[in-house]
Amino acid sequence: MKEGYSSVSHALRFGQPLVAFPVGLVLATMAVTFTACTSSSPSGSGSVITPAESGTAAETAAPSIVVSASPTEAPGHIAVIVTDMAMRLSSSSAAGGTVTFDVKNVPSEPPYGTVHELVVIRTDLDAAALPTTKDDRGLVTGVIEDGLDIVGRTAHLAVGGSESLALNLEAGHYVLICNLTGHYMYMRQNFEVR
Ligand SMILES: [Cu+2]
Repeated sequence: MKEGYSSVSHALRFGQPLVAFPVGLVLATMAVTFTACTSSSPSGSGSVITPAESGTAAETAAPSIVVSASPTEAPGHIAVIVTDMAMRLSSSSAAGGTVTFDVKNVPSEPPYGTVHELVVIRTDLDAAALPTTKDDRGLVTGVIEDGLDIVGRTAHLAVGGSESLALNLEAGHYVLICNLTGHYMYMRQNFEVR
């Protein structure tokens, strides 16, 4: 699956015609579907695919699902990609004041993926040192939020979903996590506000 996906992306990036392998067609369809989702996001930044462009939709859509691309950042904004299972930031720090986290759930292997969230916590603790709950086998299930200073959080974002979370942050240390069951061990980042 992963190899097929990579080679299709490669072919598209270099403008080569799509080969007629069934997997290629399926993945191209996925790309169109994914773009359709992002086009209707509240940010309105997605391009609208008109009928005239539909023949090349797969080619123009492909780069948007190349998850190895780094998140990009606008002034005052931190791009956050939540994926399976990692969290990537366009920057690990920001100036104090209004900081907008533009969070997007980008599955690592579309259309498969799972729901994620972003939780912003003001704390002196390192991202890996938050208090946790464990299951009966001793595996960490999540962070105990009671007693932590939760500054803000997004909704639970479905695959392809996005949310811009604007927070007024003072200088200090913060930790960003996804606290859906079992995700904290993989989805946590330190964040500094200057
Ligand atoms: Cu998650």
